[in-house]
Amino acid sequence: STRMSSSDYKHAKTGKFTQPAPVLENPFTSDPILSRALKRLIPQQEFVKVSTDLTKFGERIVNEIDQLGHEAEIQPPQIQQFDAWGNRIDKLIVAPAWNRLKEISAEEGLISIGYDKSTDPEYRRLHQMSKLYMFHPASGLVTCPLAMTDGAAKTIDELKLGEKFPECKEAFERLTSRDPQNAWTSGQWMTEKGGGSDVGGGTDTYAEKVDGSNYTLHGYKWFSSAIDADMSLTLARSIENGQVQTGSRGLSLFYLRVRNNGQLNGLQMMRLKNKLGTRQLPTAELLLDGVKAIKVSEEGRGVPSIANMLNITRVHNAIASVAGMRRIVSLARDYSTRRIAFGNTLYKWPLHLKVLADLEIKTRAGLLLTLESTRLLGKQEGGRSSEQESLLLRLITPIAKLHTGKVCVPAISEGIECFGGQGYIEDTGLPGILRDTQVTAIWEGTTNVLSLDVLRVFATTKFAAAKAFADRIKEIISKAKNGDEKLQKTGEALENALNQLLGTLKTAQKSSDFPQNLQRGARDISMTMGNIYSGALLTEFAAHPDAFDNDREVAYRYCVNQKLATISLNSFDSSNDSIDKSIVFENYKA
Ligand code: UCC
Ligand code: FAD
Repeated sequence: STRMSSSDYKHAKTGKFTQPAPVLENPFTSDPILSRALKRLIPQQEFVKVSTDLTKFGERIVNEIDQLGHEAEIQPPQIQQFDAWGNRIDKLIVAPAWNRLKEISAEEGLISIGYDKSTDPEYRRLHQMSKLYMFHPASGLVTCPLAMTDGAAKTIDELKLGEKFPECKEAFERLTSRDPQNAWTSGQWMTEKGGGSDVGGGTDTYAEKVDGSNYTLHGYKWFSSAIDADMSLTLARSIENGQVQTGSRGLSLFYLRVRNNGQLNGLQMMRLKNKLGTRQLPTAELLLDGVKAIKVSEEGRGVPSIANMLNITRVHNAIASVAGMRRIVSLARDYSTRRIAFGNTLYKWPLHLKVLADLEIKTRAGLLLTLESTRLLGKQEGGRSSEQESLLLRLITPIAKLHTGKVCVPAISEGIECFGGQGYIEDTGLPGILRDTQVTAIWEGTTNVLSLDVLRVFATTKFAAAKAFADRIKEIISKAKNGDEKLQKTGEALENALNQLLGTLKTAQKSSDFPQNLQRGARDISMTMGNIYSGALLTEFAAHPDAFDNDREVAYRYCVNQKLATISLNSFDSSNDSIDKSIVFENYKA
């Protein structure tokens, strides 16, 4: 029993007790594996520079940037469509913090590092993407325009547009500038009302020729994020002799400035989207009515040209998915040392600790998968990719995007629950992490669309990409076989899962309805490949001479304690289509 005086409980009072807030730590120095992973991927001299920059940036995130991100979240953008006198002005109003975060992004080189000619091209992407991974949860979603900016720079670079169009040369310099006064961001306008996945079927924007490569665009773009952008890449159908080509082969790629001399370039911001999350981000519906634009692709090559952009923004997307997981796990870990329940700090309760350990393992897996895609990107850009590595890069890009985008939503939801009721309270900043993560599975291609992209890669490479994948995993399995008992068991689990995947694919290939039969199982294929690749990378990490016991345990748990291969012949059995239909539409009357 405890002695109480009346002053302890009389009169209205809120009580002496307050809940402890979780404390944000430097996201570089507190990350359990980022620094160790980079140390193995980047040569020593470069690594020292990178790690010094990341440590400093981590401090800036804690002391300055995180607060700006919070301010951007609570001051969402607005459009003032008319002035007091009835003039249409479409003035976009964003939080001062949003603008400041864009300036910081330029200063910190969040795009320019990826293109910095003074550093080794093989490693600069690892530096850049690690920085973005740290930045994302604090960035107020400025990482969205940064992703598109990077994608636009890459497209200009890859297609050598700077050599053909002086406008694109200037754009490239500004997109990759470190000077906040000169730096530009880009949009990526693909989605229309008729289709965001099926861009070829849905695009209803027309390009009327002015002269040479100059056109005016007329159409309606249904989702256009970061509409404060300086430029955009978009798709439209050119009208030739009053005719247009339908479908995807009728689309060309266009470059445009959003504003000319401070005035919107022939477009109107119809409204801002009222979104579940990403509320900091101005996403608008745009009416294009005479936008001056330059056709920068060959006629009808719009989709493969903009794919250069997609393959970069998808890497950014994977980074963002894992970054959200890392943020919630990091805060939940800290909170578990502060919050007391039933007389113990939370981490002392084995069940709570196990929940945190499971989340930690998923987060590490996601980070290694995104670093692998970044490593391969750097190798390709450095001109040092083997054929196997080029194939792997093309394959891992959709897999990393879809796998991390799918895994992060339930993981972050679990992370929210680690705070109990506080996890549900807006001004803790926690609910926004969950809201903002749901979109990573949708934009830049939904999980299904990216699973179908994996099949596209199989088809266009005649399954050589699948072989490159199998070879990479086998190389890691052989490393595990030389390890201790735990690593060997981990390697066996990987081998079994890989055999199940390859065996099932082989049998499915013999079916009379191949390749159509693969579609039904596309998600099982891509998620299984994501599980296996993530598990293999944890295993490779654990097989390194400098690995810790924890690394071996994490790899073991990921590969042995869960079913990596969620694929079976049933996945491809087309006779299930009619049964699926009967289940889905039971008692459906509309
Ligand atoms: O959502 C968006 C922006 C959000 C904000 C940015 C956030 C970034 C992360 C932030 C972190 C915080 S922008 C909209 C994104 N939209 C999509 O992702 C579209 C989803 N749909 C698809 O991906 C479809 O698969 C399509 C549109 C690509 C399908 O097009 P087609 O034309 O019907 O498909 P085809 O005929 O198979 O492909 C046409 C050509 C082929 O090349 P050719 O003609 O040479 O045979 C394909 O091999 O395009 C090539 N291709 C690709 N090449 C298609 N996809 C790719 C690819 N990914 N890489 C290389
Ligand atoms: P749909 O294509 O209608 O998809 C509906 C469902 O059908 C999905 O589950 C999908 O997986 C499934 N599906 C579709 N086709 C198939 C198939 N063949 N097989 C199996 N399943 C299929 N777009 C831009 O261009 N620029 C932007 O800046 C931009 N910003 C965005 C910001 C936000 C916040 C959001 C939510 C979206 C944004 N988008 C943007 C649009 C986004 O890229 C699309 O919404 C997305 O690609 C999906 O397209 P859709 O909405 O037309 O869905």
